[in-house]
Amino acid sequence: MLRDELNNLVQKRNQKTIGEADDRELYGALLEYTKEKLKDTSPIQGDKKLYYISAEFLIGKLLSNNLINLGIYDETARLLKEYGKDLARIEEMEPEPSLGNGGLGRLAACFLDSIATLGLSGDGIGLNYHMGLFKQIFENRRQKEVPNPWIEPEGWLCDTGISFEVPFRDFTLTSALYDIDVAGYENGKNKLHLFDVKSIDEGIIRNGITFDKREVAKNLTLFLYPDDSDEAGNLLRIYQQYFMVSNGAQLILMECEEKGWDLRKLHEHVAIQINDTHPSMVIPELIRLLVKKNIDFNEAIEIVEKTCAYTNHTILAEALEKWPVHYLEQVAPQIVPIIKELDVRVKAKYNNPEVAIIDEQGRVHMANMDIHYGYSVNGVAALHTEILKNSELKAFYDIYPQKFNNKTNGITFRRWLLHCNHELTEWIGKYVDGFQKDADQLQGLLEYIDNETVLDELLAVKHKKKEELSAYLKETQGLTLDPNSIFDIQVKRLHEYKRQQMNALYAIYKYLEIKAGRKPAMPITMIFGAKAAPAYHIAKDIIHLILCIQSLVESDPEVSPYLNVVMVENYNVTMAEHLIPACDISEQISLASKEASGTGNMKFMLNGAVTLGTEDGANVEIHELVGDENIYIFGESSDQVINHYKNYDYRAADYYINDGQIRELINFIISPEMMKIGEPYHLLRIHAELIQKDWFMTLLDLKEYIGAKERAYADYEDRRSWSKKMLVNIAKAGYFSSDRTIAEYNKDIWKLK
Ligand code: 26V
Repeated sequence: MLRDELNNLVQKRNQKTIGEADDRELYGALLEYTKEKLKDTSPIQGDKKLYYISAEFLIGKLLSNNLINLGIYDETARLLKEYGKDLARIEEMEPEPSLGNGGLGRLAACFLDSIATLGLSGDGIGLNYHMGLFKQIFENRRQKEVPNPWIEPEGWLCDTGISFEVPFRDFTLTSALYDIDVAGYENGKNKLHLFDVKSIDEGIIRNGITFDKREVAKNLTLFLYPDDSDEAGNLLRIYQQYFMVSNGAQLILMECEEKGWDLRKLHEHVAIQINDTHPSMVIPELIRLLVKKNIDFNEAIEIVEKTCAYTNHTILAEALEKWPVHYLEQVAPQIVPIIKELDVRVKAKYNNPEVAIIDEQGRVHMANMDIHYGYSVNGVAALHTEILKNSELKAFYDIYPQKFNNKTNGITFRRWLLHCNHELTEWIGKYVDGFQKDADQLQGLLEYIDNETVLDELLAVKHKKKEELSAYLKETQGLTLDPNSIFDIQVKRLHEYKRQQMNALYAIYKYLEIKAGRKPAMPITMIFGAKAAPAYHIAKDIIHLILCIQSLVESDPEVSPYLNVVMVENYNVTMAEHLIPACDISEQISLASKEASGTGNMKFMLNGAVTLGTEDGANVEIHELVGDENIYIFGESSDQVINHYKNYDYRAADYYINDGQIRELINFIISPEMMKIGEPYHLLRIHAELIQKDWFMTLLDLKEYIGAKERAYADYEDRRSWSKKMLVNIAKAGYFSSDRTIAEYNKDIWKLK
């Protein structure tokens, strides 16, 4: 079947046989073939449907994932192999849609996979950013942003022909809806709806990622989160958000009416999950649209209250959106009276400025609106939800204890095991059954904890993945890695709270140790990958610092045999799929209380890496599951950190002045050898930042971090005991399947079936 169909397709498309076609031609044929199969897959139906609205869906490449979920991956790979073709190579032809920043967007993608896999009726709603997030390139050891076009004439997007009118103050825009099929693992399909604007014009992009932010009709869906460091950038974000939710709300109501559902009973048929505050305007917009359909204003509010649920993904105050009312008035004045009325009702009921929607400075607190006018509020890891309840959102928890619940994040094992690590999947399959659909089965591996053959096989799998990563990075980025060294990896968005700078200070520590003749027993490879927001100057300085250390180490023959520091360019989902299976030590070192959950931590664990981390986010749950023996925990607790903020008693300068070792490491940043390699302005700025401000407390945990890392490296030498740690981590990772997370969302919040 497959052989004939694919041969015919290649013949029709390229007048060639499979054997004659090149990888690009084969990719085209496989894309067409898979899209046909998706068409034949039955849509998931039910009498209640979820809409997951999110400004980001970081879906990654889709070919392999779709082949896996359709149950035809192995057959396809085998067939191609017969013709001397490599499916992994063919996959590389696919451009990666970069529709997300990091964890939040990738979580949305994992959720869509699990929703369909569990057979739940649930679609995603988002925007079709033509350039996605920027592509990162390094020039003179600094990040430069360039556009990242990913839409090709042939791709996964299907033009639905559906469009809506979205009214703004000064004009009305017409949308165009593109859908991407989302196949569940051996189950039916749902959809990801991506709205685009008909009048888009890629021609207005100037140099790098700059464009005229005021030409909204032409730019609305060009980029994900354009630079919001100025007013035009902020307004553009509001245009994007309102465009997304107005289209989404119109689509939802249209689908309900098509199914003959009574809009007055919307909540019996629809659940809307608001992914962080970017889609929060869906609340006033839905009210507005229901009123237009002749539903009484009070009733419309009640309907929306019973339909919308909100997920909080961050406790960083600066990341909680607060839009000035006059901005909203400039963009979408029709929803402003509704927001004001919602606020009046809140103020009449609660005499507490902390829970107001509109504050004294006239700013709309989007999360506050979600909490008052939604029926559920959830955090994304146990610790995070506790912090929301007990401190960040305490005033709300006091009013609405029944709304608050925790949903610890998860990851789809289809992508983060079956797709990215065939060897490990095969190894697991030799010892346990059914883990593809029931992740808890992984625990069965624990039976083999003393089986030397099984453990040796596991070490061999890891080594193979390290060799593969080395070959991949050589080919794609010209980097040289030694697969016999320890692979210590920190990949995630660049943010001070994630403390890449602390890891960089460790690299300096190790460099100086080696220079002083104290050589590590095993060579170490430290791998970084991170994009920094274009206007986040300190984050960009940290990238510069890491790239300078990379050059310093590389060019020093005394050090390079023992230490290698590399920062991969343009870290994205595809790069993660190569890095994660090859990792020995997973760096999860955020300042306790700041990382809501983390999901990379789960991906690394599942692939047999051991975590080096703080008691933060989901690390806490990983620690509980694997036990003290199988994780390296260090640093002050979230309670201690919260107290430092409360008491203003953390002073980086005290650490710098009082501790000679810390002073030596910090000062090395502006040493002659570093200043020769890097740009003094940037090195001086990050040096000063770490001493004078250090808002995210790098120096607080630095010494303990160095100690914990040294312990982990020393333990790594005992390969037998290390392989047991690896096995326990894999065996206990089942809890972090997004199938479990989604089952909980459904049971507690959506109640679809
Ligand atoms: C947003 C912004 C916006 C502007 C200023 C700086 C800033 C810093 C952080 C953010 C975070 C946005 C929300 C987010 O991505 N949260 C991530 O969500 C993941 C999925 O729940 C979770 O695993 C991560 O811990 C959390 O950071």
